[in-house]
Amino acid sequence: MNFQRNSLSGETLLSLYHNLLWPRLIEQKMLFLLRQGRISKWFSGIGQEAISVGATMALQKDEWIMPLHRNLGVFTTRNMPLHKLFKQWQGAQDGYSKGRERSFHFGSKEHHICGMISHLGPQLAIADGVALAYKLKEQAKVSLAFTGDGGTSEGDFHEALNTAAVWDLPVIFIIENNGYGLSTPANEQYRCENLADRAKGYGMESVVIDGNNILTVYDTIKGVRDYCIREQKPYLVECTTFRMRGHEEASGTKYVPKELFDIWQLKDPIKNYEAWLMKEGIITQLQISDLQLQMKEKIEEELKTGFDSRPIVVKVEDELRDMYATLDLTPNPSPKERGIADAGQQPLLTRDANNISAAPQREASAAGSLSFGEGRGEVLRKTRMIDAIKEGLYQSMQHHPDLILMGQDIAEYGGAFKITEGFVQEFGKSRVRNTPLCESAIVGAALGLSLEGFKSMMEMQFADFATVGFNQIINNLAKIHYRWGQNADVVIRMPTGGGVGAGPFHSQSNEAWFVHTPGLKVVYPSTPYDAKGLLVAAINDPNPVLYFEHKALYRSVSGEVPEIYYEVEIGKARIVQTGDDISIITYGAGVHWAEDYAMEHTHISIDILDLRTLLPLDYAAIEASVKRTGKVLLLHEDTLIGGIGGEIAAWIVENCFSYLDAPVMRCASLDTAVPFNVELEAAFLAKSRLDEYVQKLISY
Ligand SMILES: Cc1ncc(C[n+]2csc(CCOP(=O)(O)OP(=O)(O)O)c2C)c(N)n1
Repeated sequence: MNFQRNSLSGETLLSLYHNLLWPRLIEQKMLFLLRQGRISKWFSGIGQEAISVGATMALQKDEWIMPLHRNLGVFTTRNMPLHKLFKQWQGAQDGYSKGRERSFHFGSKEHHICGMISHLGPQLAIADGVALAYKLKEQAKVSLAFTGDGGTSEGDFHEALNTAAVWDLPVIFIIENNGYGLSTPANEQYRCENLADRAKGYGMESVVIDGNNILTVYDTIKGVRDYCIREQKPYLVECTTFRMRGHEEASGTKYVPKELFDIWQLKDPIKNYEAWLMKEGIITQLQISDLQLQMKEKIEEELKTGFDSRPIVVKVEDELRDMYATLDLTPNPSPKERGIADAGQQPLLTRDANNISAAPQREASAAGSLSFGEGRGEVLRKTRMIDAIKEGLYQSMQHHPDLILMGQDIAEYGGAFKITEGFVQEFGKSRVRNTPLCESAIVGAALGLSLEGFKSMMEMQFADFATVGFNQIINNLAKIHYRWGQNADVVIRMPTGGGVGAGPFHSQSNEAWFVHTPGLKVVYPSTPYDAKGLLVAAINDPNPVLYFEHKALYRSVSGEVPEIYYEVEIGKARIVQTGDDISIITYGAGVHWAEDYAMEHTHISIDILDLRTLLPLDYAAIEASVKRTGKVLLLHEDTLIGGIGGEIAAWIVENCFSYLDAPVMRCASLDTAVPFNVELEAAFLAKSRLDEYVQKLISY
C-alpha cells in the first residue's frame, strides 16, 4: 500500500491512527458481546474503517455527515461517548434514540450526524438540503453523504446527484464499493466500469481511490472539500474496499469466494498503516501495544457504564408526544407569540348560482373577532381560493426570511396552477426554486434544510406525484422527530382531487395514505379563508404538514379573506351550519356538495361539519355534531375502502354509540381509479350518491 505523507504532521498521522484503531477494537468487542447475546445485531465495518475515519477527519466538526450502516468510524471520530453508543445498541432509554431505534439508525444534532433510515438512498438528498442551506447562508462548508455500491442502484442516488449538480451544491458523495450488496456481487449490480464514471452523466467531477488507505482517503476528501467550497459544486468519490465480515453476522460469508478474503486481508487498512507508521519511525511496536491495551481498558470501562441502564419505563404519553415537535423549535416566533391571534370563526361563505363568487357577510362581527393591525383600511376582500393560497404563501415568505419554496416550474413559470406567479421577481431565485423532476430528492432536500434551521415548502405539481416522494415523506419526514428529536420543518402543498376531467393520475384523493402516518399533520381547507389561514399555520408549524388544496375549488369558490397575516388553528374543525336531522361530516369538495345539497333540500335540517384538519382530527367537534343529530353521514371524495370516513365511523361507534339513532353511514367515491370521461367521473364521485345516502339515513 502506497502511503503518501505529504505535509502531514506526526500529530495528525497519529491522530488518524487512533481514530482508525478505535472503531476496530470496539467492533471486535461487539462481536464477542454479540456471541454472548448481550447486544443486538449490527452491520460490521471491519475492513472499511479508513473511509469513515478519513472522511470524517477531513471535515470540520460542524459539517453534517449522513452515514450508513457500516460507518461506526463516523460516530467514533465525532467523539461520541462509547458508553452512550453501547446504550444505543442495546435499545436503552438513555441511548441516543430513547430505545426507539436500532444500531446506527439515529442522529445527533450536537455531532452533526444525520441518522439513516433503513432504505438505502434517502440520505443522499438530505445532504443536498444541508448543502443548500450552507450555500444560502454563504458559509464555507460542505455536507457529506455515504452510499454503498448496492445503494447506487436506487433512484435516490440518481436524483440526489443530479439535483446537487444542477443546483451547484457543495456536497461530497462517497461510494464505499465493497464489492457486495448483501450477497449480490458488483457484476449483478451495475454495468459501468467504475461507479465513479456515472458522475460524468451529471456534469460532476469524480475520482476512484483506494478506500483502505487512510492517508489517501483523508487527503482526497480534504482536497475535494476545498474544491466543493471553492467551486460551489458537488463531487463523487468512489472508494474501493472490502467487507471483511458478512452483511451482518447472521448472514455469514458463504456467498463470497474465500480467495477474496485472502487478498483483502493483505490490504487491511489498520495493519498496513501501522506497518508504515513504524517504518517511518512515527510509532513503535511497544507504543502500539500500549495504545491497544489502553483502548481495550477504556472499552471495558465504558461498557460498565454502557450496560448500567435502568430498565425501560414505558410512558405511552411520551411516545405519542414525541412524534411531534413543539412550536418553540421554530426559529421565528409564531404569529400568536407575536400577538397575532387566530382569526377564529370565519365570515360566511356564500355562492351565487354558478358557485363562483361570494357575497360579503358579517363583516362587522368578523372584524370584531380579528386582531387587525391599526390603520388598515380594507379588512376583508373577496378572494378566490387560489388567490387565498397565494396570499398565505406570499405573506409567509415575507414573515419568514428563512422560508424556501421548491417545486417543478414554480419560479418564472409561476407553477402549474400559477400560485407562485410573480414570487421569483419578489423573493429571488434562491428562495423560489425550480427543481429538476425528482420528487424524492426534493422532499429529502427539504429535510436537509430543516437540519440547518430553514423552513421549506415544496409544491407537488399534482398530489398524485407524491407516490415518487413517498418514502421520504413517510419514513424520513414523519418519523425523524420521534427517532432522534430532529424536526422536519416542511410543508408539502398537494393540488388534489377530481371533477376536472384529468383522469387517473391527475385527480386522486390520496390524503388517507398520509393520515395513516403518525408524525405528519394533514390539513385540507375547503374555503379561501381557511386556505390562507391553514397555510400560514402549516408553515409556522415545526412539523411536516401535508396541505391539500382541491384543484376544482381553486377558481370556483370565492369568499371573504382578511388581508392581514393570520392563522387558522390546525386540528380545529368548523361548523358550517348546525341542524337537527342529520350530520354530514366532510372536508374539501365534500363541504360544497353538502352545502349545495342543504340549500336544495331546505326541508331537511342538516348539520355540516368541515373537518379542515384530517390529522389530528377534532374529535370534540365530531362528538358535538353527533350529539346534535344522532344520525351521521361521512362524506368524502376519496374512495370508500380505507378512506378516512371508515376511521371516523369507527371512532364514533366506539365513543358516541349512545347518541346514535342510526348506523353511521359513508358516502364516498367508487372503489375504482378516477376515470377521465366526464360522465364516468361524475358517476365515480361521491357527490352522485349523496342524495341516496341522505335519504337512507333520514328514513332509518
Ligand atoms: C430500499 C431497501 N432495499 C433493501 C434493503 C435491504 N438491504 C439492507 S443493506 C442491503 C445491501 C446494501 O448494499 P450496499 O449498498 O452495497 O452497502 P453495504 O451493505 O455493502 O455496505 C440490502 C439489500 C434496504 N435496507 N433498503
